[in-house]
Amino acid sequence: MPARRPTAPTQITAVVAREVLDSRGRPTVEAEVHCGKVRGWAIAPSGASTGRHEAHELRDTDERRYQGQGVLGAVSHVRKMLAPAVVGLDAADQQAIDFALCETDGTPDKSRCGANAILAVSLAAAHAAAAVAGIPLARHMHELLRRALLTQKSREAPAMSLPLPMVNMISGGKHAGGQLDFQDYLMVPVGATSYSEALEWTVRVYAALGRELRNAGYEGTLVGDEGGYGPRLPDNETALLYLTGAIEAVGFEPGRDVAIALDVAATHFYADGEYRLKSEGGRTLSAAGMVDRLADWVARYPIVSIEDGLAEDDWDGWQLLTRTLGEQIQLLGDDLFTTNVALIEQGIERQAANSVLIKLNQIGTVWETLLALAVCHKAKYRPVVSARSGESEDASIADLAVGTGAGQIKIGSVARSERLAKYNRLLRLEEWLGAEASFAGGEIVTPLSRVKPRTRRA
Ligand code: 2PG
Ligand code: MG
Repeated sequence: MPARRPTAPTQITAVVAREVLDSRGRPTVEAEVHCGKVRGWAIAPSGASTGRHEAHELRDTDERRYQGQGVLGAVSHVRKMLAPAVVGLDAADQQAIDFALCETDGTPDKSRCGANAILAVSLAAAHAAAAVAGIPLARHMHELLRRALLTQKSREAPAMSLPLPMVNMISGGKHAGGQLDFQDYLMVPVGATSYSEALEWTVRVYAALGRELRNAGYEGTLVGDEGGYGPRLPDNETALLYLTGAIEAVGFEPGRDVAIALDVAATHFYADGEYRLKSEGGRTLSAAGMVDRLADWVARYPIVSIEDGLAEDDWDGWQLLTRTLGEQIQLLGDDLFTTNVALIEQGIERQAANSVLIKLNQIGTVWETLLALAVCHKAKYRPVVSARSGESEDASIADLAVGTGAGQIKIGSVARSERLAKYNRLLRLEEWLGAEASFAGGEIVTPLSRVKPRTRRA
């Protein structure tokens, strides 16, 4: 549609969309929101180990293009349906924009226009508003969170801060070709005193882990989708031994300086009430068996956070897990909550998990993501802002994490530019905040495991 003349500087005058490629070489939606001559842009990310309750990502299913993964339909929905719905609105009014986007789509899971189309427009609008105001997106997100908190009758917004990163080191599950059932083994630089120090420590451990794996004969260890190593280790526990070994190899004390986090992504090896571990000869565990396994690991390794330790719909199992480990460590719900306020509220009510993974495209708009953050904040469930396994040069989540004072971020490993775009953006935000740059630090995942790990090399 022809561009209009703006009546206010943040009035949306045009929306443009196109198909671009993500870090896996798969198509995704990029959108631009124009306010006169100023524009904001955003690219939708994409998951591989998606939860059943996530908003719907629309793909073309035309097998002649990109093996059916094209997004030309979603792009056309931006042009024909979403753009007319938001042109003329105020880009600074995220709530109104996202309401208009959801109304136009009209389905509960955004399957008509596609959550990929909707999110790209929603996020591009936030960028445009920040650009018109001449402020970093982080500052704009801070103001938007304040407004979202008001809808929850909370006047107290967290201050902006640099997040503690949890960083992927070894990948399994749906993220790498190896044979580990568990999806991600991550390090958490709990002893670092600033974000930039945390990043430097991370690179040190990542390099040491690469050396350890090569020395043990895992030559040609390819990196997984998020830049973590993907070695063909014999079983799930061996990955913990190598990671602890690498932490020690560079002189850090496991648990005190650098701790461990897991994303079990258990939904993806759960069927008929059982957890089937391929890498352990097809052995099956009940929910109680999984809880025992995880509790045993927590006792023996410096683990401070476990994500999706059980499957997305195994609420009874989650309650057991939370009763068993919830006082000791962070129990993070990803597939369990899918950044969905209704599911998070259910978790709070049932006392399942104590922390929520926040992914923009799981719910599909910026405003709904901020509402999820507001609900977490009120209930004291810790949020962890997260990237997807399919990413791009879009670094918005760095600003989202800083602006909302989320405290923690999960981006992937310190390899591959789609990951580094976010780590580098955080460095710039640290510089921009200057003396104001408080760093969440290790306390955010306390109480830390005080147990010294028992290291035995495979
Ligand atoms: C996860 C994410 C990111 P995906 O499970 O937490 O690591 O993976 O984007 O594939 O869902
Ligand atoms: Mg996950």
